[in-house]
Amino acid sequence: MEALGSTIIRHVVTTQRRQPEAGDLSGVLNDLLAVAKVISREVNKAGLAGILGLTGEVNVQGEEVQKLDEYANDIISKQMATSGYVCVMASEEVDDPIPAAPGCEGEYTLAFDPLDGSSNIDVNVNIGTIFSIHRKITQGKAGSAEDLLQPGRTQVCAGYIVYGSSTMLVYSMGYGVHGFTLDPSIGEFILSHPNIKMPAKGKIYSVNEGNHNYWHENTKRYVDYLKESDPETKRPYSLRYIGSLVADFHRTLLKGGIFMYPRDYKDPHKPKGKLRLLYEAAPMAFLAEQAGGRASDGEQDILDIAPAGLHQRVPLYIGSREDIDQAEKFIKGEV
Ligand code: P6P
Repeated sequence: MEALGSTIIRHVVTTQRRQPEAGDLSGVLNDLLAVAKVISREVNKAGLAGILGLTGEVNVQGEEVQKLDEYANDIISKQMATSGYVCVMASEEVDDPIPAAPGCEGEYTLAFDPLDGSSNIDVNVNIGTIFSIHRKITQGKAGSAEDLLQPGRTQVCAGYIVYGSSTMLVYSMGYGVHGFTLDPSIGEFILSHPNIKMPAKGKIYSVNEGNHNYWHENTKRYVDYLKESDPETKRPYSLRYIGSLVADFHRTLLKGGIFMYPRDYKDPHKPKGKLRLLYEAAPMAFLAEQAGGRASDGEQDILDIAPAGLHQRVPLYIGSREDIDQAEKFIKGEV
């Protein structure tokens, strides 16, 4: 009889013991992972439960809201508001900061995308929940936007849950990146991918080529470069694009290469591309750097950007260190 292996809570408590400055994250993660299991259950039976499709509403992003989006947002925000560990939250689905329940204010903030890639729900493609945790920095019990608008480099924990052929949690507390697979028969996340390291250079690029005519010239030059034939630099790269950030990043984390959502001219309201800094780019950038990779907006590290707003968008180039270094040189016009 084999041992069960390391559960996520054992991993978090062990890390906390070794690194007391990590604080009491086990409380935050315990509640967050409980609702992740519920979302996993609902995603896996969505086709039967009549919660596929649209609500008929449009969110702060101007995107149509899927019923599962709304479900995931509600269950996460309500559970975490009463956890006693979180003082304020930001959600992709909600315009303004979400306060903790009165008397339940804690020492952490939580920014999350409740169900990223939700346009793929109805076609059974992998989707995911993304989360980013900071320590509260303002005085007093109540949290505020100031507590949420911290640079990604001050995150104390970040990760995602990807709902696919299996449900996986990938997270970091600043001491490496670790993957856990959910055993639904016992409701436990078991360590399956310890110390994930991203290859220094890959041979896959991941971008929505349909936006090519809206890209800036340096973006076009970089993508054209990846498609040229040069065996010495493993070109042409292969194109893989799922259209679900969590799934595209998960592949990039494990196999290397580059995922990008460049700035473009497609939508005057979104000159910096589509992805959001606080609950998409910054948590993924934290994981990428912890795994030996990089994340840039084309000019600077994503983790050094001081957020100006909860739903601020940024261009994103993320993946293997050598690939991001090269992409940055093209985007800056240095090559
Ligand atoms: P496009 C999903 O809606 C999402 O926010 C990310 O998960 C994904 O990377 C991106 O949008 C896909 O956008 O414009 O290529 O369909």
